[in-house]
Amino acid sequence: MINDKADMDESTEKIVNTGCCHDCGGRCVLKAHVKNGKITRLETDNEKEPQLRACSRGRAYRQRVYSEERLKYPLRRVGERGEGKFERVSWEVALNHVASKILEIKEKYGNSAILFVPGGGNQGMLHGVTPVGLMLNQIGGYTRMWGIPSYEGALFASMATYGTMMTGNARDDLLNSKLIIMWGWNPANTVWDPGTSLWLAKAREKGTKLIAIDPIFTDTAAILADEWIPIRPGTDTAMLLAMAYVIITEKLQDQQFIDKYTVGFDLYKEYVLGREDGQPKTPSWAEEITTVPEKIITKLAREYATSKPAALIAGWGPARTTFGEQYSRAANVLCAITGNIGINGGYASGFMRAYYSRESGGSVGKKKEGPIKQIHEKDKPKKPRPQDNLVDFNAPPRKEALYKLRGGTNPASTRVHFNDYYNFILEGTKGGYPADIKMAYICGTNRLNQYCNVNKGIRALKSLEFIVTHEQFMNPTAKFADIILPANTFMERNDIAVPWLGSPYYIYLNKAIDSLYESKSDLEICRELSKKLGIKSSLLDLPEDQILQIFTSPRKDIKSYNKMKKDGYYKVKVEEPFVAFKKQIEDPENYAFPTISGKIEIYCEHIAEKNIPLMPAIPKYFSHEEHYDSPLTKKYPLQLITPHNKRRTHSSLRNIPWLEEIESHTAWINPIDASIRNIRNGDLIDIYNDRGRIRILAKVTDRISPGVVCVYQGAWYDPDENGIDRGGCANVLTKDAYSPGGAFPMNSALVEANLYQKNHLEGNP
Ligand SMILES: Nc1nc2c(c(=O)[nH]1)N[C@H]1C(S)=C(S)[C@@H](COP(=O)(O)OP(=O)(O)OC[C@H]3O[C@@H](n4cnc5c(=O)[nH]c(N)nc54)[C@H](O)[C@@H]3O)O[C@H]1N2
Ligand SMILES: Nc1nc2c(c(=O)[nH]1)N[C@H]1C(S)=C(S)[C@@H](COP(=O)(O)OP(=O)(O)OC[C@H]3O[C@@H](n4cnc5c(=O)[nH]c(N)nc54)[C@H](O)[C@@H]3O)O[C@H]1N2
Ligand code: SF4
Ligand SMILES: [Mo]
Repeated sequence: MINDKADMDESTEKIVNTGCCHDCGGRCVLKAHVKNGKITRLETDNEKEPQLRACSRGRAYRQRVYSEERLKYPLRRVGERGEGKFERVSWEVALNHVASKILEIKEKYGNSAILFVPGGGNQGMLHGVTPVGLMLNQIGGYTRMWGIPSYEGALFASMATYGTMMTGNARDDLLNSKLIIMWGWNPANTVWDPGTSLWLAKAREKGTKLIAIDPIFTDTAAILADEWIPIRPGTDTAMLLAMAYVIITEKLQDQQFIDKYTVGFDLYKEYVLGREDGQPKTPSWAEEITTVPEKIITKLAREYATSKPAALIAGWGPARTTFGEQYSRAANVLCAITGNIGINGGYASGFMRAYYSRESGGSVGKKKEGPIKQIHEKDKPKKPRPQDNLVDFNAPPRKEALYKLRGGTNPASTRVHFNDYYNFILEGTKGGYPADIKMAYICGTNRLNQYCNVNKGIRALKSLEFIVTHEQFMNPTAKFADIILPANTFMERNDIAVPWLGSPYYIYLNKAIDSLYESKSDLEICRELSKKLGIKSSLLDLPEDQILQIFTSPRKDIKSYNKMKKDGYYKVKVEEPFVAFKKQIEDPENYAFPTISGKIEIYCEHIAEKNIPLMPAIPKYFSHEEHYDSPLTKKYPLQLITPHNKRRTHSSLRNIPWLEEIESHTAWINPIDASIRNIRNGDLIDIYNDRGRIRILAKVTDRISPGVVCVYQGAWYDPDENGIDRGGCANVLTKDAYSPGGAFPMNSALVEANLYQKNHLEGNP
């Protein structure tokens, strides 16, 4: 919608109320000033609080829309796969090619040979991956993966502990906390809802103590925290267990809460006190593992248990490690034994979604729904519905899946973990995988760059018969496609964005400008392709706004669709801050936790019955082959972490001049580790392991713990003739594996670093 000044012509500046829907933890208001069909400026929410203010990435989006590097026309590969040589073709030729390959592969090998590779590039309801999924369902389905890199470990832990992913309190409730522990969480950069940093700052102003636990002295630690506790990566579970040890041995636990609302505390106690395995999980045991001094662990445990209500917010970074789900489980359990769940100012750490409406979160686990047993079987519809993927339909559950619980990860055994996908492609049914993949339909993801083990990824992508992608830029993944279909951006179409964590608002992204060059929206692409695939009628044929109305019709909290469309946002009025599990705690007679026992599961029977040794029913600490104490450290002594950076959203926005000014792409290394390698600030260094080698500028800084190197994820893979990546892509070094609970090990890789060239850059990177 535009502002309604009468008789405007093209040369009058109009303001289009739209938004930003990157996959960056936000969803924010943008007001596009448009003149002569061109965006001249972007403003954000200047209305009264709570504002949905865009960050620097959203505010710089104009430079992305008008980037010279935008893909302008459909392209067809002419060189070798991955070489990056393409010719311009018409839409007609490109779409005919895609349709005929899809139909040929379906005919020859069956629908399971079609792998859909979706990503988070667009977070609107309508564009990006949504129409592709709908379209592929209509031709008989496709192979999907399971596991989301963002949170799979945290999700598993949430389901196991609480039976749901709706575990967080609303941000404004942070003002009720006496203590906030930000564990592996850096919202000053990663946003996690537009108001988060402001609420944290307000809480601090009110006198709440804030503590950050992170191997890096993050912007959050620097700006918002009273105290920073550096920790060795991947050892958080040990620290959480040691905190439990202090709490239990000093009898600081909330025993009444434990007795009333939880199951399995005694078994957990046996493990923590060392009666199960002979190793008491004392703070001094944990000091050796974590490098956090015993005294600090003890002090923090006492503080957390006695400063009620306190919010332990366990971020997803430490869960993006090998056995990351154990960290999330251990954090959840600590919240439970201190009775910080279901109360204002507390926080049930876990997946962190905070639904505010009574229709969703509030009624989870109503007792009258009866005990939750064998839901997976019971709920299965007898006949497939149009929205069902026939490749998954009726497939029995995977062994590790928590399939008896409602919601959570799709348990179908036809799915392979997203971080095992290269082996899946390379080995197929001969390797015991459920299908033989022949083609990849990639949309909204820089898959090769963003998932672990790029060099194996290259081999896998090269082995396929056909690859198509919808993209906006010629990124490292697009280079491997046979056909590239140029997608437009969210400024060039209508869409609706739902906030990341279920906060009370919606963004309506009004189209600000026409599609640039020959680009089309994902919806338009799928609409046209559907016809060529012989799909007779489809939801996709309806106009954008009509589909959006259908998608939002179940959302009763949108009282006026038209107002949302006109304003570009809809802020829902909420009487009081949402507190996850408030009903379960205040009214246990009528509300149960949606677990199988109806209680918080410190011990999870559903996990126990699977009998998988590295997937225990209570949270436990494990080492592994790429941990600080593994034999591999002789060869690769540094621990690599690869978190999310403030100047990019993943690999999107990497080429935006304004954002490049914020920070250069560097590897952070502690002065102790740098000096023994003769590395100085601004030198060009190599970081490597058996999976590959990257060449990158060194940032020598005390802001990172000794023994740890940080390469922020998202820089673009750019190999030289020897395969050395000059782009500094973290995933050249990370491992394509996954934990039993599904955690992706993006922060669990061992590496070594060497000086490559001195004084590459004068001054301070
Ligand atoms: N090492 C390491 N790797 C990680 C992580 C980590 O912590 N460490 N984090 C992981 C996480 S949590 C995530 S979510 C993933 C994200 O990984 P991806 O989902 O691959 O995200 P992006 O790299 O942003 O790639 C999105 C692509 O979509 C394109 N795009 C944007 N809008 C549209 C659109 O409207 N239509 C189409 N068709 N394309 C569009 C962009 O140009 C971009 O190339 O990365 C993961 N990778
Ligand atoms: N600017 C920006 N914001 C984003 C994104 C982005 O790409 N850019 N991506 C969005 C997406 S899709 C996601 S999933 C979220 C991700 O949100 P998070 O997972 O919370 O983000 P990360 O930056 O990967 O990790 C958070 C912190 O964990 C720390 N960390 C890493 N390993 C460990 C460890 O073993 N122990 C401890 N204690 N700390 C550790 C990192 O140093 C980092 O400061 O961010 C979202 N927000
Ligand atoms: S990049 Fe994320 S936080 Fe920034 S404006 Fe866009 S949606 Fe908001
Ligand atoms: Mo993510």
